[in-house]
Amino acid sequence: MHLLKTRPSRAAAVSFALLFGIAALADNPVITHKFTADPAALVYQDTVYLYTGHDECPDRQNRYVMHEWLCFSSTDMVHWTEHPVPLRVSDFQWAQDDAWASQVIHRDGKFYWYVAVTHKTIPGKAIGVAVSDSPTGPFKDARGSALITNDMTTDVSISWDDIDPTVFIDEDGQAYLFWGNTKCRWVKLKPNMIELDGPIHTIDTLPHFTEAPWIHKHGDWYYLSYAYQFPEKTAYAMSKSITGPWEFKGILNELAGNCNTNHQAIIEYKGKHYFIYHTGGIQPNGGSFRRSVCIDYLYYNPDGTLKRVLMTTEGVQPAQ
Ligand code: FUB
Repeated sequence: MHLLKTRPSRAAAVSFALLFGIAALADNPVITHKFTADPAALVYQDTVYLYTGHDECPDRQNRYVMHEWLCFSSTDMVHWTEHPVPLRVSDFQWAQDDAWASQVIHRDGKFYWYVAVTHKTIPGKAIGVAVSDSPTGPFKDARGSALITNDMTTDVSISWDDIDPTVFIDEDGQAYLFWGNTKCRWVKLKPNMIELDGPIHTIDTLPHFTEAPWIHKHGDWYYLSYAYQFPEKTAYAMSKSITGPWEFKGILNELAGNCNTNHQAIIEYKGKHYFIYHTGGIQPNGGSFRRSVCIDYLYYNPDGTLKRVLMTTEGVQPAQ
């Protein structure tokens, strides 16, 4: 385990805060020693696990160079501990490269990590699933083959439409996989979490859907947030049912600073709501292919709609 070092400016701020009784803040981006992208978060036994892609594109080049996913944990949303790399593209024998967006969820004592990668033999992107007994891994390929491949969604001609998995388990125990680029799709999963259980559906009521769906629930409402247009903002829709219909509610987050993608995770932790995203905020050299995870608060209106996120450099205060 690697305890993240605080930057000098942050250490000074913390001393100042302690001296004058002001609560310390997280600072955005929250991870600064590596470029991190496409955050997903899981709350398990009072700890938040943050899973990210790892942007390794050399300076002055503009392409995704992503071979592995990373895992960090925190009990206050401010101090993050890095764990040994728990999953790489090379852990999936059938995958070529490109550790794109992913999400980990927990079921019955096991942790399932859904990932987007490029398939070695079936042209295009694909979705795989890895499994572990621990939220920090190590994870291993749960199937030995992809769960979703590009030839299963032939109504979209691009090769990268099967990316960005997000999984949600409803109160009745039924699990759903959502994903997509240009079209948002969903399918039921079997209780074993590694097989499809029925046909693939498409959601047609999400204007300017680009990618990065994330499902969460608050009260009676289901929320489907997603990357909107390109360059990407985050927008969202709400529904009383996980299977829709989804009603578009508008923009949730503006263009992320210095970055053409915008990829969110939404969690509740210790009574507060968090919007976790990435920007190209680390300078020099941060940008669309060298991104960094940030965290700000998320607020609900009394009718369940979401207030627009205020992206900050100060970040959040320690959760208690
Ligand atoms: O990180 C590669 C891709 O960029 C992700 O899969 C998308 O969501 C976008 O963030």
